[in-house]
Amino acid sequence: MTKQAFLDDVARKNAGEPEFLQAVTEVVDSVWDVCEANPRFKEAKILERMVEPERTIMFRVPWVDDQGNVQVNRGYRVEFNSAIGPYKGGLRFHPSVNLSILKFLGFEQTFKNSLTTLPMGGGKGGSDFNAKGKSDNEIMHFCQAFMSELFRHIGPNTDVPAGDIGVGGREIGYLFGMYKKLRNEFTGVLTGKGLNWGGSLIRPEATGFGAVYFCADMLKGVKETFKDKIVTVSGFGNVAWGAIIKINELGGKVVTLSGPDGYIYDKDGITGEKVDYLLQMRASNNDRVQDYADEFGVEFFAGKRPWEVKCDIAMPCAIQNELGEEDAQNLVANGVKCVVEVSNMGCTPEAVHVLQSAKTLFAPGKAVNAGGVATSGLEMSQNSLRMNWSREEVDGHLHTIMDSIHEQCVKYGKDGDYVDYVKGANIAGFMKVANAMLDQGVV
Ligand code: 2IT
Repeated sequence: MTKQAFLDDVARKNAGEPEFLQAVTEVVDSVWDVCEANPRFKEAKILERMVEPERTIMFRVPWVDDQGNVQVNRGYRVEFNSAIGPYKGGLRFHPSVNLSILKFLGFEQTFKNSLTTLPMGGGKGGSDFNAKGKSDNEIMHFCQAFMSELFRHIGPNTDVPAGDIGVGGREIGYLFGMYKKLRNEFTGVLTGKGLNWGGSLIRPEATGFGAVYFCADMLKGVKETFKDKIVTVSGFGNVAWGAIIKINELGGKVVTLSGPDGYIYDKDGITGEKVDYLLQMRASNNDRVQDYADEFGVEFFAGKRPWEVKCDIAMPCAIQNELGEEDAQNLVANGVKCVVEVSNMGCTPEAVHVLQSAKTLFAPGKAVNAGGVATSGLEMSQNSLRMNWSREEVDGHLHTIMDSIHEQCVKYGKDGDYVDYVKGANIAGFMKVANAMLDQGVV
């Protein structure tokens, strides 16, 4: 079979799922030749099996709002691949959530988790629930309703969800409380828990810290550092927050944030109390970045993305496909040195093509943002040991893991002077899962 025939078949079986097909196409482009060269992978139909989730669960989530009205949302858990460990991956609560988006995320998660060096399979779940304008009480009731079905499908050795967009410490708390009540068990079934009840230090910061460690490794390869670099960041949630803290520590200056309403430009850099303010914005359930501009008197650009701002490093930290072809062209024209996808599949394929053709340093989300799930893996280890590690210990493991991911990407992606991090991450992530599937037979 040709690669195109394979992709046509996947497209036919998954009609109407553009994000899932985008994620599959990118991975297949990278690993096709490796599979062709390995008859055992071909005979065992490893690729055909990998693009099919092991199990997909969809369910009704009825709940009652503060006015006494019944609301109905849709819940999902896509258990994609358990070859190297229990399914592991976040829950996304966002109105855009649908099966295509969760399948793309679960598929990506499988390779990302493989890269972390820890024993975790891939999964993803969530709901089309929109937290905007909801009260804390409504968020709790929704989380409880969601868990009242999800609990029968997950477990500390089966499937361990965590947060993603719209699911942070507060939501994990409500979800965990309901799981514990229904199962009458206190286990590490979720990660991103509070510090007093099984959570890990550094987990909230981990995705952002890990991304900056990874980016620092990329820069080191071209004898550069974060010192005095201008960085544009999108989003204003947990991931952007963690990245900004670490960039500031390393001497870089972050000048933008964004939300669905537009972006802010803060020429003095986002530091000190301005960084803490991000947490307040997230807790407000407003999904508005203009509040930052109002609070600190900086410029706000309604309905625009931050990629038109001149910078050395661009870090999309919001959502899939948030950086398109024209954005990439703007960044290249403005002399960007490095673009690191911190959001999952943050760049469109066209944008990636523009960046790689210009030989701009570029790395994909599944490598860059793997520090989040890696630290979830460290939370699971601590839960199994019934111990808590210090900040230094967790951060040390995280840093070592990000260095190792960078090394794996270089090993499989080096192409003369340039490193194709997309190819490197995909092949490195794929090999481990593919070999585990071979070892375990046709199941
Ligand atoms: O996309 C991701 O890797 C996450 N949302 C974190 C998943 C996890 O299990 O910590």
